Amino acid sequence: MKNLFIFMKPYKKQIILGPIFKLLEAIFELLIPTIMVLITDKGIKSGDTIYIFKVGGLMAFMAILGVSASFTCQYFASIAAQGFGTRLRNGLFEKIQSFSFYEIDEFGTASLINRITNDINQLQLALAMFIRLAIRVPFLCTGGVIMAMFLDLKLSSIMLLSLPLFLFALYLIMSKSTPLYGLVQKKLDKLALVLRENLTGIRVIRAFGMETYEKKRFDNSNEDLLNTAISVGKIVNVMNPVTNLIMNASLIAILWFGAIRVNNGALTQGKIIAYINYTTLVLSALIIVANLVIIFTKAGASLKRVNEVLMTESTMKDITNYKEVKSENAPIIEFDNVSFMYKGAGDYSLQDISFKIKKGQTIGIIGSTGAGKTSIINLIPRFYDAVKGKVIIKGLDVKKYKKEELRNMIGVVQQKPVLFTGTIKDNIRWGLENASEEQIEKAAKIAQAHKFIESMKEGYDTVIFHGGVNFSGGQKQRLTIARALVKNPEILILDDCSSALDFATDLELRKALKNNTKDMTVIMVTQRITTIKNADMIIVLNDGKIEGVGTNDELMESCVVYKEIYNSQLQKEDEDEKEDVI
Ligand code: TTP
Ligand code: MG
Repeated sequence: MKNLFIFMKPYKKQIILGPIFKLLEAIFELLIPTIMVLITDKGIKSGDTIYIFKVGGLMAFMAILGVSASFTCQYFASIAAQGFGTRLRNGLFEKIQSFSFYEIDEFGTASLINRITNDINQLQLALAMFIRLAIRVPFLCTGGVIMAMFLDLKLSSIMLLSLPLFLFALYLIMSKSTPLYGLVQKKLDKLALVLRENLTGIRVIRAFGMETYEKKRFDNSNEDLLNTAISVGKIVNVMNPVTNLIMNASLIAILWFGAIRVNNGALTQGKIIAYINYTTLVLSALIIVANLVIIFTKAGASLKRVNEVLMTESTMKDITNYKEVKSENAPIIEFDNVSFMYKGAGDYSLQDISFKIKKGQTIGIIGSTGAGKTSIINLIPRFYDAVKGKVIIKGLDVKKYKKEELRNMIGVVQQKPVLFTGTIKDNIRWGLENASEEQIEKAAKIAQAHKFIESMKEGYDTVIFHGGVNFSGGQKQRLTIARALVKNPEILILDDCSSALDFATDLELRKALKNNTKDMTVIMVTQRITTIKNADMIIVLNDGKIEGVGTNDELMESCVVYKEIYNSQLQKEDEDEKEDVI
């Protein structure tokens, strides 16, 4: 909760003044029935028209003041609630940005999206309601009861009796519905997940003709949400009929006993009208309380979810007492007995990995799918932390670097190319904010992207649509390579990023990389022997373990797994050649 106050702080004025204005309105509202007594008992009885107009005018004046106070409060409530929501969304977004992949994996993207939108909306609504009603309603209730007691103490016992009844009903309903609201939000997360998967994978779904299956999955998830929402609805919707029942039963009792007291002459006609007005005021305020309780219970569930994000500290904190002790002579990258497991996975994805890479070397990492290649390179820019052992860059543990400094040294081209909405130029500039046109073009040339970019009508200003859908797989790969190259990083990591390129382009790419990355340490992850055959060092991975480290020739001598991969691919190439001849 303390977390949330920080986001409300700039709106202190509105949050304090808003309820005060609403209180003013409530005071006028409370006074009006008593003034009515004056009109009925004094004005109407004695037929004093001037008196009626005078008091009536006063009532109208008070009504105008009341409405203006109410407007002011509404205005403050909107500013505070919208402002608070915006700040909280920004805060949450910033927090999520600080998360490592661990935390993001744990919450799940769909849930994070829901928390930053839906849950914050609930909190925003709750704050607006708080400003508008939280002070006014209790004031109207107690004020109404007191005013009614002044009018007729005996009759007030009916009202006082109905209150505990009402509170008891409220308690019952709340205690049953509160746990269900958290569940509704969870089901909403599930639905968002299904929807997200469906929309991002729509092409695959169409290709496999899985529309019916997907529709069923969505229907199930939707129905699940519906059922939970209905069970909450069933409980909560008892609230209004019950409060109405209590209210109307009290009114009947008051009219019944009131009429007897009027007949006895113990109560005037004006007073009974005012009395009924107060009872309605108090009981309708209680109905508002009931609705407020629903809003606050919902907000409570959302508050918990938002707080969970705010309270989660990234497992990868930036060090504060930063001292540069890296050494240029040490190996540029060293894995010292590293083991790694993804959160929730039962098994290690990497085990006892040790190797050293010297500055300027070209390294190949090869292994079958699922061998752990991507996992290894994820540890270098500290996307994840090793569970055991150390990842050392220039003699310094990656955990001792400032994340920004570490990542500035490294250019990563990920296995799945991700581009953002904007022009080609904008996307390449992600690598280097103020890259000149020449630098961009040079990077694109090395990445073998220049030709196809040039052939487009808009060239480097061609707009990339959401998710890069207007580019082919190979084109996207080359654009992401250019993006990493423009940064001119010390370490360049290419994760299987020529997989969608034809052999000729792949060859051109490797040649260009070789000629233009002399001082760069390049790590190429691949499944193709030809890509890394000439590398200075090749790391062979199998099932999360290192099978061999060395040059092509060394590995052909000593590493069975490498030899198998080599032979299987070489044989295939021979066969391909034969087919070509035929
Ligand atoms: P990867 O490191 O992704 O394997 P890879 O890169 O060698 O495979 P590919 O050639 O297909 O790209 O995966 C190693 C193991 O870790 C695998 O069992 C899946 C698991 N894993 C996770 O559990 N979570 C993750 O986020 C990733 C990337 C992998
Ligand atoms: Mg991979």
